[in-house]
Amino acid sequence: MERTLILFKPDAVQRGITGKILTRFEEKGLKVVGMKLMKISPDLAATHYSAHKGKPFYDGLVRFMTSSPVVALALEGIGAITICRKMMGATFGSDAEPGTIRGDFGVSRSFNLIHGSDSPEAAERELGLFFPEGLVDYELDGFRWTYDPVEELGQG
Ligand code: 3AN
Repeated sequence: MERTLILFKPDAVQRGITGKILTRFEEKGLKVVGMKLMKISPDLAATHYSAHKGKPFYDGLVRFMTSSPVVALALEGIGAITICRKMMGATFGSDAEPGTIRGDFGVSRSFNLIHGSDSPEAAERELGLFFPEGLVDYELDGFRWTYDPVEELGQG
């Protein structure tokens, strides 16, 4: 099982589409193991986006991400990182394919609705930043019918 950090960005919260986006992940079969509405501090934004420091869009990105609340989500599933990235679509809404979250809900190159970790290393780092208190451990009954219990969950 893999875990990934997803952020519903300020534009998703302000446009009132966080429920629709969350539903996509739940219906896909991903398990929610952390979820909270929060305001990102300038320090947290700077740490989270440290790889982009110095790029022309950096200041605007930090301003946007700290301007209004986000929903931070931790999702779990086999291959969760790649699955979520595919569901998000290309970085800019104007390029993203229909059927993806950015492709269906956005057109902007700055307001792109959602963040998702792009590697296992990034996921571990970002989950630690946004959920320092840890994630929620529980059995999701639906997993027995989402995955093959013998082949995929090792319950044989
Ligand atoms: P992604 O979110 O698809 O992984 P990254 O990691 O290349 O994209 O960029 C991180 C964030 O920086 C993006 N989500 C986007 O909000 C912002 N960003 C990247 N490139 C640009 C750009 N050229 N102009 C404005 N914002 C950008």
